Amino acid sequence: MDHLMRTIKCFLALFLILQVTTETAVSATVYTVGENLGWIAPPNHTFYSQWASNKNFSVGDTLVFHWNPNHTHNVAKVSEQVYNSCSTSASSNQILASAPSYDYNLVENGSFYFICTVADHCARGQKLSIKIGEQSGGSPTGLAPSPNSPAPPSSLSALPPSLSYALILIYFLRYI
Ligand SMILES: *[C@@H]1O[C@H](CO)[C@@H](O)[C@H](O)[C@H]1NC(C)=O
Ligand SMILES: *[C@@H]1O[C@H](CO)[C@@H](O)[C@H](O)[C@H]1NC(C)=O
Ligand SMILES: *[C@@H]1O[C@H](CO)[C@@H](O)[C@H](O)[C@H]1NC(C)=O
Ligand SMILES: *[C@@H]1O[C@H](CO)[C@@H](O)[C@H](O)[C@H]1NC(C)=O
Ligand SMILES: [Cu+2]
Repeated sequence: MDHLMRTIKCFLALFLILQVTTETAVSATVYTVGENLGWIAPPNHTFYSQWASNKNFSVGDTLVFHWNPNHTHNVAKVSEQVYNSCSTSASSNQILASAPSYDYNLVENGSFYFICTVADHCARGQKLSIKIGEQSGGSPTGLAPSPNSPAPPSSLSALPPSLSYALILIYFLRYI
């Protein structure tokens, strides 16, 4: 009897894990920044804002920055201020990559700013700003960049819904 219960629990757990994996795979989107042109000093200043404007980014998605390895670019995560001013030497700029392909995983809601700090590329329009999660009417919701604040603690509410269910179910199954 005990053995049968354990087998049933095992199958249930496996089923739930599969369900969670499928859900995650379906909801995650991989975006290639700039599509075929990639991450370059673009043909015009609005190229990357146009690229981002019809996208609905959400937590779990990935941005892929790639460029011709013969060309010199980088991906720097910067503040909104630096994004606007293209202060390529600002000490707060975090150079994330200088190799020609870089995946940035969108793990939280908020506004995120990227530029290329090479030469005058940013001033020529090689900069990207994206917003994740809805911020109605553009009103500030405490999401101003604060590089020193620690990552928020993970909690059940940050997990996909079915993963939360799975954890709760597994918890209760222990007491059958
Ligand atoms: C900017 O360049 C892109 C790619 O060539 C083009 O699709 C887009 O229409 C241009 N935007 C403006 C405002 O010229
Ligand atoms: C964007 O995606 C979110 C989450 O997937 C969804 O709730 C929202 O309705 C979408 N908004 C638009 C404008 O498509
Ligand atoms: C990089 O440069 C080399 C040598 O000039 C050339 O053969 C190659 O096609 C270039 N690669 C790309 C992706 O343009
Ligand atoms: C991100 O924002 C969306 C829409 O406002 C919300 O549905 C979602 O729960 C948020 N995700 C996280 C991880 O905060
Ligand atoms: Cu560049």
